[in-house]
Amino acid sequence: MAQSSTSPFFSLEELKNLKSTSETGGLEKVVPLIQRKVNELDNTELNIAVTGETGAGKSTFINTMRGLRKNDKGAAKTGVKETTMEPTPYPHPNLPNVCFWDLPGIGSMKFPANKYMEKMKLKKYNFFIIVSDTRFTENDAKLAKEIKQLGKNFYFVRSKIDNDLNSLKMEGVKFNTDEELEKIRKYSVSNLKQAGISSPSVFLILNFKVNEFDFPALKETLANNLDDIKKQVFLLSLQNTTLEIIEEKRKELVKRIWMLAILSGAVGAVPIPGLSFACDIGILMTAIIDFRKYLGLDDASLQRLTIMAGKPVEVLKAEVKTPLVGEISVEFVKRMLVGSAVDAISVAEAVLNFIPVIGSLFGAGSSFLMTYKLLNDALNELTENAQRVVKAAFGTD
Ligand SMILES: Nc1nc2c(ncn2[C@@H]2O[C@H](COP(=O)(O)OP(=O)(O)OP(=O)(O)O)[C@@H](O)[C@H]2O)c(=O)[nH]1
Ligand SMILES: [Mg+2]
Repeated sequence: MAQSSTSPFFSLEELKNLKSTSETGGLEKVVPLIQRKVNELDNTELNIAVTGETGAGKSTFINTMRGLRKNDKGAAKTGVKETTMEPTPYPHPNLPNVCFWDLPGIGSMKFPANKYMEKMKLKKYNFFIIVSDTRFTENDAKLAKEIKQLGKNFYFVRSKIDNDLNSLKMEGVKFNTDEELEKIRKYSVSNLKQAGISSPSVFLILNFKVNEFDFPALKETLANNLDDIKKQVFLLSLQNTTLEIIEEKRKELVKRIWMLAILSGAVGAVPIPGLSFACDIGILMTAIIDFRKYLGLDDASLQRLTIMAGKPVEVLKAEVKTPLVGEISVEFVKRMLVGSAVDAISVAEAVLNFIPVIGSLFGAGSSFLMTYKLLNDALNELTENAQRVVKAAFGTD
C-alpha cells in the first residue's frame, strides 16, 4: 500500500481515529476533527527572522522571498540606512501567515549583545537567516549560539556574490566561477568556525537572481527543516520560479484535496438543485480560488513574477489557458461537477481501493469522491498552466 507516497494529510493513527469516531457517532462526529485540521493549516504562522549588519542585504532578501522589488507596494526599503531599531514585520503578499521580520544587526545597536537578545524576543521566530555581504562577524556567531540555545535553526547567507565575481572581472583576473565560489564558502565557514560555530553551512546568493547560486538550495533546505504543516505553508508561499517548486506545491495541495474531500464527504449531503448528487460547492469554490493563488496564477502573482523574470506580463498571461482563472461562480462549479460526474465513478474504485480506511467511510458517487475528482482535475489543470508560465518566465525546462 503506497499510502505514504500519496501522503494523505492524515496519519494512519488519525485515520483510524476518524473511522472509529464515525462508526460510533456517525459521520457528522468526524466533521469537527477534520475542520480542526483544516483550520490548523490556515492558522499556522511562520515567523522568519532576517538579521545581519547594516547594508548586508537583509531587506532586499526579504523582498525577494516575497516576490517583490524595492519599488513595489509593501516592499521593504532598501539601500537606505535603517533607523528603526525594532523588528519590522513583512507579511507575505499571498500568505500573510508567513511573515518575514527585518531585525537590525547586533552591531548596529547602541546597547550590548545580551540586551539585543532580550529586546529582539528571539523566541517568537521559527528560524533565523543571518546575512552578511562580507565576512561573518563575532556578533553573527554570538547570535547563532544564542539561537541554538533556544533549540532553533539558523542559516548563514552570504549575499552579493555578484560583487565578488565582478571585482575579479574588473581586475582582469582569469577565474573559474565555481572555484571562486568554493573559496568564498570556505572562507565564510572558517570565519564562523573560528567564532565557535561547529559545522556552519553557508548559502551564497545574489539577491536579485532567485534561481542562481545557492538560492534554490537555500529554499529547499529551509522547507525540509520544517515540520509538516509549517513546511506546507512555507512551500506554498514560495514564488513559482522553478518547475520543482511547482511540483512541491502540487504535492502539498494533493494533501489538501484529501482533507477537503473527507470534509466534504463528512459534512455530506448538501443537495445541489439540478444535480443528481450532493456536494459542498462552498468547499470547492474556495479551494479552486486558493489553489490558483498558491500556484501563482492570480493577477497579482503574475505581476510579481513579471518583475522577477524581467518579461512583460502579456508574455506570461498568454500561457494561462484555463477558465479556472476566471470568475468562480456556483454555476461554473456546477458545470464542472457535471463534467466530472461521468468519470468520477470510474476513478471510484481506484481511489477507494487505494485508501481502504477512507474507502470504508464513503461510498461511490459520494460527495467525498466528487470533491476528490473535481479538485484533482482542477489542480492538474492549474499545475500545467503554472508550469507553462514558469517556462516562459525563466526559459527553463
Ligand atoms: N549587487 C548586489 N547588491 C545587493 C544584493 N543584495 C542587496 N544589494 C544592495 O545592497 C544595498 C543594501 O541592501 P539592503 O537590502 O538595503 O541591506 P540591509 O541589510 O537591509 O541594510 P540596513 O537596513 O541598512 O541594515 C542595496 O543597495 C541593495 O540594492 C546582492 O545580492 N547583490
Ligand atoms: Mg534594511
